[in-house]
Amino acid sequence: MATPALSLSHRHVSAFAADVPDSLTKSGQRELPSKYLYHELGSALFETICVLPEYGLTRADSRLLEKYAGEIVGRLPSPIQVAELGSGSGKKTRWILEALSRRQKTYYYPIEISPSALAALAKELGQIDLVSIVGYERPYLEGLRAVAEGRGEQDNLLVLFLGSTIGNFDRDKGDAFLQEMRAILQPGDALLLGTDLEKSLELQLLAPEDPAGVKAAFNMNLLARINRELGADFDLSCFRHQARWNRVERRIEMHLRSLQRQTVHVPAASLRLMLNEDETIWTESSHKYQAEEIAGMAARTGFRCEGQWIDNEWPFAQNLLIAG
Ligand code: AVI
Repeated sequence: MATPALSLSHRHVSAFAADVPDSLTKSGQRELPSKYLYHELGSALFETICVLPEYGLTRADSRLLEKYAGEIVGRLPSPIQVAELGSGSGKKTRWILEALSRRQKTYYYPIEISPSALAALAKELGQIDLVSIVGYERPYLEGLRAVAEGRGEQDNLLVLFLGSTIGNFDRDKGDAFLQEMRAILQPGDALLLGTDLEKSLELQLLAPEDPAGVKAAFNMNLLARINRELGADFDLSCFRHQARWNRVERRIEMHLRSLQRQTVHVPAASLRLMLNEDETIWTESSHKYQAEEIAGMAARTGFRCEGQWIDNEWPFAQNLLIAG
């Protein structure tokens, strides 16, 4: 008898059940993979973070696209189709799609593992003349491979990787990711890469904390998700959200700090976890960059940096990389 194909959501649940115990039992620093912060509720909390007064990143990203979309599009080969990794709500993407639609009919391929985010996106961007949307509910590179395989012979590709999501990878893993992306692309294809830049310590440290506690809710919700989906018994009142600036690695780290010595059970992963008081679970890193280092990053990964636009309110750069 043929084995039935696993649905995408089943694949996710079993990957989650496997990744949670692996990362929680790492020797030294316990961890949880940051990608699991972004499920339905987590993504909604992240959208709220994006409008917090203390979090200027998303507004800077949008401002640059609003102001320079025409200039960016003017530097792209033609005809070109657009793929976006982790499209979110699509509000920022509108500027690029509208600028492109003034010169050609455009296919837009958002690649996103969250079906609700894809549905929201179709609503947000579905009305732009001469733009057709085809969503891919896949992990980033798997989706990009599918888009690249289906492209027309004459078509170039523009990949959007906005919002400084690259900063959520460790630096060497970020390079490896860009190299893998480059291997899928053809010479002349483009990547618009958003990178959050290093800023004053004051701004840097304000961003990860907010008085209303939205970031804390975003971080703590990962434990709530493990409780819901894997039957764990994390008591959220025994943890505290913590953000740290790591000066050596130039990154903000999010941690969940255990307020007391405690034992947690994760039945779906057959795991019993003993946490000491003040021990932390590291849930995410947000690396920051110097504007000048992006050209080097491009060169190491098979691209050249064709243009860079920097916001003058919140240090953030849009970088246009061309596959060599
Ligand atoms: C998605 N990513 C670029 C955000 C960041 O700033 O690293 C995620 C985030 N984590 C906490 N606040 C926002």
